[in-house]
Amino acid sequence: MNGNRTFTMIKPSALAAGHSGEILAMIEKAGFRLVAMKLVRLSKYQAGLFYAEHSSKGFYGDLTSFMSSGPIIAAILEKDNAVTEFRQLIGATDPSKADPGTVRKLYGKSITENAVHGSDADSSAEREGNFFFSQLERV
Ligand code: IDP
Ligand code: MG
Repeated sequence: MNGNRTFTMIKPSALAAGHSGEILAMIEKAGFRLVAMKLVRLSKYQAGLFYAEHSSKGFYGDLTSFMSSGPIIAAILEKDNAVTEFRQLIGATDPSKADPGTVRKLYGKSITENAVHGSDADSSAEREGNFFFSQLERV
């Protein structure tokens, strides 16, 4: 059975460009409910912990520098089949390959600065949500 929660971040470039309101509107219009949300700035070390699964990749240094370059919005979202539906809403990792109308196509600037994060599995959604939010911060 597929789970009903996923985790997202509006990445520094999209927030700095003033697109967080539009992105949150797309998320809500697509039927996701906000369970938890906060504006935070990660240190490079914290970004490295979050993206530990990518630590052996060539882009890890650029990714963690970028993700700690400014504030982000982190959120837990709820909808049936949340992980899959949210990844459809955001589109492919590389914005130039993302479908028209997806968040990354509209607001992504490059494969690293691709506007938003979306969990890739229910287990990731749980781990990532727990990284940012305690039980008390969820409604
Ligand atoms: P995802 O965010 O679509 O799940 P992942 O493969 O999990 O993609 O990669 C995590 C993040 O690392 C991406 O969102 C993107 O910001 C960055 N990234 C992934 N692949 C590359 C790459 O080939 N070059 C530069 N950055 C990348
Ligand atoms: Mg991923």
